[in-house]
Amino acid sequence: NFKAADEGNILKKFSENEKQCFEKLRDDVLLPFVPSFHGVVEKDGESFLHMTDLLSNFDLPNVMDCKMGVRTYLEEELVRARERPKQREDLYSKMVEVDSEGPTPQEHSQRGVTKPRYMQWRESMSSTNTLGFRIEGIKKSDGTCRTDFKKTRSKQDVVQVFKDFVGGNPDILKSYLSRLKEIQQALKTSKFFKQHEVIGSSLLFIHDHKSNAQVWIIDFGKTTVLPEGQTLNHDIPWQEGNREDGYLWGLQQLLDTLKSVSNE
Ligand code: 4IP
Ligand code: ADP
Ligand code: MN
Repeated sequence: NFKAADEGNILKKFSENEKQCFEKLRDDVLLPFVPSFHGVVEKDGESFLHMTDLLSNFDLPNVMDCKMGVRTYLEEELVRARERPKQREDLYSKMVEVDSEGPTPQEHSQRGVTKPRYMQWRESMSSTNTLGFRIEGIKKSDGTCRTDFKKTRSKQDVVQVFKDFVGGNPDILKSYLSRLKEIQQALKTSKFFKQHEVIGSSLLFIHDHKSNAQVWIIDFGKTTVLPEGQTLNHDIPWQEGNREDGYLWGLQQLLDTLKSVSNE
């Protein structure tokens, strides 16, 4: 999905939706918290979004991807699965790999699950439903990479992962907390945020041994504009049709979680 680009930049596989988000973010208060967007480029017959490589200012970075919100799929996927349910074997296999008792007897016999069924199951196994965010993956400066967080659900478990990630360094934790508070403030005044359902977007945590530490908002592939005049609260429960994403609720939980890492 990604390609190396010129010094300090990367190329992400083109998505019309994500491009439109980057264009609208050009005059929004969230601009300082998203990677700089330099337009669309063609390479080897494919289109890409050209953007700043957030890792380029770091010396041997440690990186964590936290997917925000209480919901990770679009409401239209729910509608589609009801109208024309497509039983997917790849998602069934991914489910069985984590929990052989995940699928229902019927799903076992058809060896397939629908996408929203898989996504809802992922949300309930991880901390998405209970904390409004989940850890997707961690890359450490020593080259190790972990994506086995599908069952990391309790606040205690998440605290442990963060503690290990920052290596117990209080300066890094402090920087992360203050950056998250800035992001929270910016989100509360952002026009873009009010007018969009933000699904599948992540906060990218990056730090290195010099205690440089930053958090960025990334991935607008499933961030969708609301009908003219409609806005979201981002802080109230989702019910089908209200399009709420629980982003701000999750961010508050994330702040509280990081605070308990500092207090331990
Ligand atoms: C993946 O599940 C992620 O949820 C992807 O979301 C999603 O892609 C995939 O759906 C789904 O299979 P795992 O993380 O458990 O592997 P993201 O890209 O935000 O990580 P979409 O297309 O929803 O973005 P499919 O339909 O691409 O398989
Ligand atoms: P996808 O739509 O495939 O989920 P993301 O935008 O979430 O793609 O990016 C996937 C991963 O790539 C992130 O977890 C992060 O590690 C890395 N990444 C994404 N954007 C950047 C960036 N601008 N600079 C550096 N790394 C990035
Ligand atoms: Mn992503």
